[in-house]
Amino acid sequence: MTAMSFSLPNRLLFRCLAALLTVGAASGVHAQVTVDGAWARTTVPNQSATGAFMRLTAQKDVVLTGASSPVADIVEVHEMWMDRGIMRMRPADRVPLKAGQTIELKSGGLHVMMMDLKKQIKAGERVPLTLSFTAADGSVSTVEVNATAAFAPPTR
Ligand SMILES: [Cu+2]
Repeated sequence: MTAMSFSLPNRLLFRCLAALLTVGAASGVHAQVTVDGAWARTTVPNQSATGAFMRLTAQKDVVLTGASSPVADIVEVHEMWMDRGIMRMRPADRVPLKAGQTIELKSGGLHVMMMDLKKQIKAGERVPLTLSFTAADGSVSTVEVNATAAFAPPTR
């Protein structure tokens, strides 16, 4: 690799280094939140919405501020709670993550809601999700997640 680089014209060598540096910086940003155990609930034909669940651990304080997926027109983070025996749900526009503390998005609690699904979600599929996190300085980073489609949560 090094020997090859020396044989390249300086201009190309510079481009190569610039590309490497860009990748390095991007992966540093991505490493700030670790995603574990991501899964999405399977759907029946013509079902319009489903949820995705996972554990999130941030290396520094960030706020989960958005989500998107190619399989759904609308993706929101929701919270769910019981109100006198009725399950209620509302968008959670900002979910704070404290450095080093794992928060769990799970059935009956916080979840990623995918609405206006473009296709049926079948068991075993990978459902791509992009989560957006905003740091204290206002900078936004994204984390790519592949949620495994399943009828029920995976056993740990
Ligand atoms: Cu929801």
